[in-house]
Amino acid sequence: MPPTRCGYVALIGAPNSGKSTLLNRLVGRKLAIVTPKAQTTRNRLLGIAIEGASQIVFVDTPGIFAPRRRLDRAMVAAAWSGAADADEALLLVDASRGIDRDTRRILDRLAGRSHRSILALNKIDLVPRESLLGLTDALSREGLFDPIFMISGLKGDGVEDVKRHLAASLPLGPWLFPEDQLSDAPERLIAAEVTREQVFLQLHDELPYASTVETEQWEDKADGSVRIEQVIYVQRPSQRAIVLGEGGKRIKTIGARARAELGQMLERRVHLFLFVKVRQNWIDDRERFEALGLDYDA
Ligand SMILES: Nc1nc2c(ncn2[C@@H]2O[C@H](COP(=O)(O)OP(=O)(O)OP(=O)(O)O)[C@@H](O)[C@H]2O)c(=O)[nH]1
Ligand SMILES: [Mg+2]
Repeated sequence: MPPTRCGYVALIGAPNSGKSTLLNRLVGRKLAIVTPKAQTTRNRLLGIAIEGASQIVFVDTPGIFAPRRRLDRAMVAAAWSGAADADEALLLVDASRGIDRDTRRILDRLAGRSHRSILALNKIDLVPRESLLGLTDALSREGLFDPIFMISGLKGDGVEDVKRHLAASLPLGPWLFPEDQLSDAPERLIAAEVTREQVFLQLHDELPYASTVETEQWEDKADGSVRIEQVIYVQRPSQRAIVLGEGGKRIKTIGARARAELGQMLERRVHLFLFVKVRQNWIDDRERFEALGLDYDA
């Protein structure tokens, strides 16, 4: 038997660069929510993978951007502290966007790190090969990365190479988590995230950013099913009206899709009850930050 290795690898990058998609692919299971909208992920989430004798603890993080609101600041702080605490930082760059302003800021900050980071040029399925080479060149000239991978987290290209590289290079040591553990996230939190994913997918403009979801009740039933009550907090009565939709149609669809998704993830029957509450200041509310696991004072 080869000696065991174990370590933390933080997935960092601009919003929408594909971190959560890659985390799910690496772990082989959906743990993190994914949407086409930026700033979907609000806090760190562990996804644990085993490759040979190595246990790789991936840390999904919120996208890094110039924060304005308190919530944004806490999200970006969570991302950087995820990177600081990890053995390796793996930067994702969306190949179809190139080095945009957010990625530029990240590169400038990575330059202050004492050892090199890993680069994954992601979404290569969207870009012709010729233009990839120019971008890879530009990024490699930064002198911050070793090695550089070209991947598609969505399709899977190159992902096994990343895993194999990490499995061989993480520190020697015992595994930190039981073999069958996939994440550190409590089921209540994952359940709230699944509903938030539907809020992001089904609502538009400011609404996804004006909402947060919390699981308030969780009851395991004797028949093996689970009864879950959740609250969607919004900031204004007009937003509540939109989330409910005409005759309650919108909230019904949000609930139906979230319930189906949750049923698959938990592998049991789910009874989901959603309530929409107006809490004008949830975005400045310490309790709401704590429910998200974020640092209010970041
Ligand atoms: N074509 C393509 N799309 C991808 C790839 N990886 C992710 N996406 C898409 O990019 C969008 C954002 O993906 P996420 O995984 O949510 O990105 P993220 O970096 O976690 O985003 P935040 O949590 O907002 O920072 C989604 O629509 C994904 O389906 C890829 O390799 N190829
Ligand atoms: Mg994400």
